[in-house]
Amino acid sequence: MTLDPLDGQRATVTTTSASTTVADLVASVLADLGVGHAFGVVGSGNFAVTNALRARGVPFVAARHEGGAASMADGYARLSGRPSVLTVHQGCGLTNAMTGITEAAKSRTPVIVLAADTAAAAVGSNFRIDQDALVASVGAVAERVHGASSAFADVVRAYRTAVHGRRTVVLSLPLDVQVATAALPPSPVRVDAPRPVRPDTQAVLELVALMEAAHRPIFVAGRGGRGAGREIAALAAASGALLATSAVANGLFAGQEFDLGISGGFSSPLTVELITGADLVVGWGCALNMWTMRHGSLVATGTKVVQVDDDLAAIGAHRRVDLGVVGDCASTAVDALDALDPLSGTGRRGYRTREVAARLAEHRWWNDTPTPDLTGPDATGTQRIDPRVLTARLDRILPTERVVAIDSGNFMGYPSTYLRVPDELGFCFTQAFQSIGLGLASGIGAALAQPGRLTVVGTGDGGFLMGISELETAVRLGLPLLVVVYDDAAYGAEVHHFGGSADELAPVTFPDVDLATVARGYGAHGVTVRALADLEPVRQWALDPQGVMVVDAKIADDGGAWWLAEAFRGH
Ligand SMILES: Cc1ncc(C[n+]2csc(CCOP(=O)(O)OP(=O)(O)O)c2C)c(N)n1
Ligand SMILES: [Mg+2]
Repeated sequence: MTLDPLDGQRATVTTTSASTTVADLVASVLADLGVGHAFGVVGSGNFAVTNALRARGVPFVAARHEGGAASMADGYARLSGRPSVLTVHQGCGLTNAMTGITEAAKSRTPVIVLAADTAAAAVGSNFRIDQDALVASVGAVAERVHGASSAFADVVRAYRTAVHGRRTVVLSLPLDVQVATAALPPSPVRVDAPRPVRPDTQAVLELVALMEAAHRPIFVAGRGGRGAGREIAALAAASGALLATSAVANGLFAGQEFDLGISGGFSSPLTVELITGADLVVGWGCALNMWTMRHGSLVATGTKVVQVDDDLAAIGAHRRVDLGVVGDCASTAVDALDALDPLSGTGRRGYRTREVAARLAEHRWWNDTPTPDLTGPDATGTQRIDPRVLTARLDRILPTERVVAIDSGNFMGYPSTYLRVPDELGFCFTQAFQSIGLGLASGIGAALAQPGRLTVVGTGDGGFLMGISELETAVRLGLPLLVVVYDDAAYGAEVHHFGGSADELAPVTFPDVDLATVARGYGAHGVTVRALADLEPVRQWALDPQGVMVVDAKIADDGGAWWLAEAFRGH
């Protein structure tokens, strides 16, 4: 292996059968621990470690921008349940990845970032930055491989923090350390997962007492409730509670008779009415933040609020709660079900009345009646299609076995509400940093995590053009991917938020771009949609999706998304 002369000494690596290089050791330990896909952009500093991962059977996707690679790693880990790896070049490779790393860190996605770093002695290197300080500033965990003797422990520590501590960890690999000779690690490497946090018995009894006293309980599950859907739903059935999720946990209770879908800005009118009517709200691994609770307006005065979370710091972090239960969601639901009074349990209907069942059966979602709810008149004109009408039709022509990945912007309510998802592994919602431009790449990661499904990326024209370099990656991988661009030739969120004169809006409005032609240039299928009839090629393609299809939907102005004004209240 040779190194960039500015970054450390040139070195030739020789290993004996009982030894290897540190770069190789890092890769072999991570491969042994069972990391899923790796993503990255390869330069001299991460060339060896990336190829060592590949040599050990960890599939690697070469992205076109480190930001894209970071979002792919994020999307993959969210929807596969396995930790992912991101590998980047020292300095500029890491800075390019920072927005995606920040989103992952704020979402507590277990991504292990292998970031090459300049040798400590290379003080004049162009690539030199304080990587640890940069990483810590966005809430990711800065770790490093300190030397050959500590390398094994350093990698295991990073893995445990990422996977068991649910953090995004950046493991810096100084170039001189990477090429040092290290003893072969033990194989196979085993790291036991910690046991789930069992809740305190008294706290469970208090939760059960509140449930038994409630007439109209609602359970809202968040990210921490994912994986515990069965246990939470069983308790809900026994206690007469309705079920809902935060946006990130969308799909967790899909198919349940008393599922209300997303709680918050994307809620249907019936969901809002039923949540507001609750007398007990129990959050399961859910922050109950301003988005999920619509700035608290979904919780009526006098309604009791309980939060169950295995992280003490999460309890009460966003709102006042009457009871906090520190415990793993599945364990807490099981313990509460055991403690529920069997007599009160048998005949207990709670909020699951015949009337509620009938109303849900008749019209639960925005899009479960022949004509979808539009919250206003159809804005379709001769040249532009109403985004709600477009999305409602897509929901009908696309296979139900799907993954929906959402970029950020005014448009995002349309795919989040009108496109139904089959389960908790069908939705990739990267909004913890509210950055635009992450949707396409996180959708690629999601597609790799769920290869049997069609992935649908919903994005604005602004976010799409910001992240477009990964269209080449998607085409190269041959993924079955539909990219729906809600094209208003504007940063619509800003237009609707600020309003103002044409001159004031000049920085946020743009000339029309023929994105279908652009997409074809990348090797994707491209279709321009101005009316429902233009969706025919998409319907045909969706019968047996091959490769990437980009829909450039020239959308009409529906006056700004209904949830956006709500969202801006929080800023
Ligand atoms: C990286 C980043 N830069 C700027 C913003 C501010 N911002 C929020 S929404 C938005 C416009 C997005 O435009 P587009 O993707 O076309 O979606 P639209 O709002 O038009 O539906 C911008 C610039 C942001 N959230 N993230
Ligand atoms: Mg736009």
